[in-house]
Amino acid sequence: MSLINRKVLTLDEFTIQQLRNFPKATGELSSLLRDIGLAAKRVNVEVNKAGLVDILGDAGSINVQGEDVKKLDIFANNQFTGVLQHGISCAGIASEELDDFVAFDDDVSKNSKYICLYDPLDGSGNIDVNISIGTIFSVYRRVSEIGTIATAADFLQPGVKQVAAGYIIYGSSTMLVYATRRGVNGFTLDPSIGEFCLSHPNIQCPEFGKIYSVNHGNFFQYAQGVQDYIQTCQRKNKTNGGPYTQRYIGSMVADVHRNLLKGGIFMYPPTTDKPNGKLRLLYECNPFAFIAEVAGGKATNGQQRILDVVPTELHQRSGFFVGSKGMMEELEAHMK
Ligand code: P6P
Repeated sequence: MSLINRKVLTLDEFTIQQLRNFPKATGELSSLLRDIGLAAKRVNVEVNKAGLVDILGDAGSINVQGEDVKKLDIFANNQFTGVLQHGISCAGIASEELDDFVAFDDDVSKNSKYICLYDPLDGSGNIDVNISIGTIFSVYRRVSEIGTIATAADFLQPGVKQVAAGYIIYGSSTMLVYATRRGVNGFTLDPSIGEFCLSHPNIQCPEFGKIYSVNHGNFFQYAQGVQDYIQTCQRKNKTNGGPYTQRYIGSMVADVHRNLLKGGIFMYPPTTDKPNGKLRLLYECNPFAFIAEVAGGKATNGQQRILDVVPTELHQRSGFFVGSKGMMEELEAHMK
């Protein structure tokens, strides 16, 4: 069949199609995802020319358009906050870049039923060496009364309450991947038409993989069970196909995206230096845990299912283990 006739399904068409499965749906979630896609396209433009910033004017200077050239993570934060504040679906946001949550106080926002948390540009330290980076987002139905201003309780819900979660990876191609309870779907940006197009429908994480991702530099700071599991990954083993391959990019979105598609396990364990781990529960661990579970994988903090953790602080950190179900169960056997 000629490729020309292939039906390209854009993100907007897909989310509207999904609406048909929920007769009572108001379309607010579709609209929120469209807003996120718009901000992602704008961030993508800046990320792709990041290497040229020195020519166009370094962060903190004035560029040719006479605008302040901002650090990219601040720029990204402003893009996501702006589209959500001016959209019709979000009552407030929390961001890795902002100390506290922001409750939008205009009437349209106060009457919206969702709130959103995000890390607008995770791994931004990798930009100047041209390594893939990403945006991670998490969507909840607010618990406070619609029509009022969003409250802290809206943002401190356990991950199991997420309505949707996803990420954008600004890599060799730019992809938006999001999950609802119905499934995980990936959309690749087609720059020629400026649309995210469905390229990875119904992503399933393979039950086993041969990739393990961890920062070996911290090995002697990890708990004994983690050290034992890592050494199992390095040994020949006819039953689980060991030794595995170690792949660690130092950019969580890139590492977890690869493992989601190919199978594998990503670990950022607590260390003696960081006994609560490094990654943030609300807008790094929870979204990826939700996506992993919908795709058939698992995610824990080393003691319990990540999605069951009841948050107490917006920026609290957590140990994080996520990936293929079979590999996570191997890890858990070592940590008992
Ligand atoms: P380390 C990037 O700073 C980040 O938050 C994640 O994207 C990445 O997986 C992790 O930190 C890397 O941390 O300590 O191994 O350099």
